[in-house]
Amino acid sequence: MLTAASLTAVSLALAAGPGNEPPPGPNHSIRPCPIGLVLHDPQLYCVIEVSPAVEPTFQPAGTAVAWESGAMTDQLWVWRGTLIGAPYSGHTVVVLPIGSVVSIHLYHGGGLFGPWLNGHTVRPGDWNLDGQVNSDDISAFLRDWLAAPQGHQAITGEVSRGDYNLDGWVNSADISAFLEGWLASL
Ligand SMILES: [Ca+2]
Ligand SMILES: [Ca+2]
Repeated sequence: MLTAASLTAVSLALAAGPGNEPPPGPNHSIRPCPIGLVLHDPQLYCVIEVSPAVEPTFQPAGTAVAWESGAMTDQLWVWRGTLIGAPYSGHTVVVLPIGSVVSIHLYHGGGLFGPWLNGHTVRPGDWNLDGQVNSDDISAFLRDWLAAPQGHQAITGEVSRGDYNLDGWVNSADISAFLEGWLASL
């Protein structure tokens, strides 16, 4: 059951974000979308490990530069490179199969930052990235959707957390898309 206390707990967890320490500068964050994970303002050297071995791809085009990428074994693909972020919204979508297990490590200032995600199973309905898909995710998504400016999104700044389907608009289609992803995650 949704209570004020649980909402506060989810809010604090989301504010802290996955990983250890927030990096200096832009407020990096990560969240699911229908086709994988969205990283906001990455702009950092990044290592992505995917199991079973599937090469991650990136959207929009040109928002990632691979240094090396390949299958280590049938169960492990390692991608190393730099995530740049889209010119206006500052995000990079890491396209990953639902159900794949991913670790995303960022490096900053010569050291490992994070991991942002470690052994995370990709599910489009796991909004709070806690590895479970349950009603907490619906509560958390609706809270973010309600907090987001509605309608067409400005082309500067972080892509809105309310824009689940990444079409540039925050509207009821995002709720439908999230619930569809949530159901597909069960
Ligand atoms: Ca969850
Ligand atoms: Ca949208």
